[in-house]
Amino acid sequence: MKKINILIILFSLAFFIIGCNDNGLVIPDDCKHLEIVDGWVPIWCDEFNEDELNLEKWNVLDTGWGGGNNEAQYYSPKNIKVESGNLVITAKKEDYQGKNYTSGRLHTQYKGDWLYGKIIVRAKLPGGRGTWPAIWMLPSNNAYGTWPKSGEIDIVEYVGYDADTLYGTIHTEKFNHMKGTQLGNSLEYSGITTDFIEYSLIWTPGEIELYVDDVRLSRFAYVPEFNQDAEPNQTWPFDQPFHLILNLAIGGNLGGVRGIDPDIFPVSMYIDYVRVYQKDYAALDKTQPEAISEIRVSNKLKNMIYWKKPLDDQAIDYYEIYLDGILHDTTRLNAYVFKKLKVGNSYDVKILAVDFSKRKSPAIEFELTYK
Ligand SMILES: [Ca+2]
Ligand SMILES: [Ca+2]
Repeated sequence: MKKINILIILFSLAFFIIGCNDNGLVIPDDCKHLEIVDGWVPIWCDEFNEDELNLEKWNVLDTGWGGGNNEAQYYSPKNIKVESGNLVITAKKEDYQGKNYTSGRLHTQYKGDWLYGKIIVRAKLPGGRGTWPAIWMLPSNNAYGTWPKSGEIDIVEYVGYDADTLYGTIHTEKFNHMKGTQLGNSLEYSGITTDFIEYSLIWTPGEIELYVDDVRLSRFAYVPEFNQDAEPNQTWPFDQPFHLILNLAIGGNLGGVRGIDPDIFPVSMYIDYVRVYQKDYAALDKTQPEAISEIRVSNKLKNMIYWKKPLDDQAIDYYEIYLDGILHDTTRLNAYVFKKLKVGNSYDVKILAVDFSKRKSPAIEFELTYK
């Protein structure tokens, strides 16, 4: 009898330890060599150690369409290979399908889609006038509509004619390059075409940071106070899953500004690895969020309110918005626009913050007259 009890206790303990140990995030077998650092758990990776590209992780393009940027290349699968531990994307000068150049582009959509996380891509970029390599992300589901409404994150872009400059940029409906309002930074850096460099994204709720090795290239955050003229997701659509894209464009609106030097080809972009980490906010979370505060009404957009992001020991997942005691909507951003209510009516509004472990903050109540 005693033995059985001990067995049951041991079994329960083992279950308890296993249940807590993986924190809900699973480390895939082929990423087990990567360490958990500062709570960042490896959840997806490709070290390119196999003989060919793993098509369970990547989609390879076969198209002459360059994404609306007037690029000169045809993207062909034959320009992508895995060799000596690297993914190699090679651009060639050759006539193919009506284009004068071929190159490669691949992405992880529906095979690797992530909301928040840390992505590290170690790469050596090609140089030469006309090259335009990029490591970037697009939304997987276009939750807010087609480009640029659902956003774009350019972790790094490089144009060969500007030899030592890297660019990190985000595009949204309010801020995009078609309007000349995209948000970004550039960084002078040496060794771009000769050395392997780690290009990283750290994406947390309401904030995006880009790094080149340990140097911060850009930081973006959603600040409703400065964006009272736009619906929250027009400014910040980065609360939905995105996927990773690697490509080497030739020419085009950015890469071809100073033409294409035909004598540089072939040129290759080398990627040593792609590593994706996430934090298990739910498992790490210990305490409820503080209440929201400093509720303001937009001075530009009707019926838009915003508030100060409350403190939490991990992070706020979303806010619940109640009208007259009934759950009306949720939002991941600390701003909200009321719609389709009765003009002139007053409502009892209640807002509370919910963290990733579903712990709720105390609610804040106030009266709102709909305009
Ligand atoms: Ca490698
Ligand atoms: Ca918490």
